[in-house]
Amino acid sequence: MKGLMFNVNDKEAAKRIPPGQLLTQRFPVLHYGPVPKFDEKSWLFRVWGEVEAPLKMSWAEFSSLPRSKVKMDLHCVTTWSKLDTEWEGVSLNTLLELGLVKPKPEARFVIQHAEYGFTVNLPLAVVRQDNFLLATHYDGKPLSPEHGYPLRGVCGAIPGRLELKDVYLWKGAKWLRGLELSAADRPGFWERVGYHNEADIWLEQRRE
Ligand SMILES: Nc1nc2c(c(=O)[nH]1)N[C@H]1C(S)=C(S)[C@@H](COP(=O)(O)O)O[C@H]1N2
Ligand SMILES: [Mo]
Repeated sequence: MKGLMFNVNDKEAAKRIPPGQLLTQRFPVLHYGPVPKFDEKSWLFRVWGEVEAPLKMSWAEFSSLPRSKVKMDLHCVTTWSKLDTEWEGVSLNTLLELGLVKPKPEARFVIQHAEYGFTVNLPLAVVRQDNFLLATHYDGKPLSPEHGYPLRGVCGAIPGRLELKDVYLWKGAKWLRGLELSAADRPGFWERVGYHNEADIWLEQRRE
C-alpha cells in the first residue's frame, strides 16, 4: 500500500504502535453510506438522556464555545495508524464546566448520534478523557466533509499518557449531531455488526 512506512527506527515511536498496526502518512476515509451535506439552518447539536436538562445548540452557538487542542495518534481497526494528528474542538469537560451539561448520577455511557442515525457507544469516563474531543478542526483547518464536517467525535492515543483508555478510531462519530447520556450501555452501528464493544487498541479488541 502506498504511503506505508515499514520501518519504525525510532524506539519511542515504535512504542506508540499498538500490536497489528502499520503506519501511514495518509489519512484514509472510512465510513458507511454517503457524506451528508451540512445545512447550517437546520443543524442542531443536542445533549439528552440522563442529564438535568436537555441541551440544544445552533451551529453559531456551538462554534462560539471555547475550544482546546490535542495532538493524538490515530489507530484504525483496519490496521492503519497515523501519528501526531492535530485536533481542535470542544471537550465534554468544557460543556460540564460551563454548566451546559449536567449528568445525572446514573449517567454511565455516552451514545454519539450522527447523521443518518449512525450511533457509537463509549463509557462516559472515556468520553471525559483528554483523548476524546468533539472536533471541529483537523490540522489547523475546519474538518473536510469526508472526515466529518462540521463536527465529529475523535479519539486517539496521547503519547506518554499511559493511564488513559485508548480506543480505535471508529469510536468517534463523524457528522456528529448529539450525545445521549445513558445509564445502560447500547451497542452502536459497528458494534452491532461484530466490532468489539470496548475497542481497546492495546488489547487488540477488534471484533467480539
Ligand atoms: N457517522 C459515521 N461516523 C463514523 C463511521 C461511520 O460509518 N459513520 N465510521 C467509523 C469508522 S469505522 C472509522 S474507522 C472512522 C474513520 O474516520 P476517518 O474517515 O476520518 O478516517 O470513522 C468512524 N466514524
Ligand atoms: Mo473503521
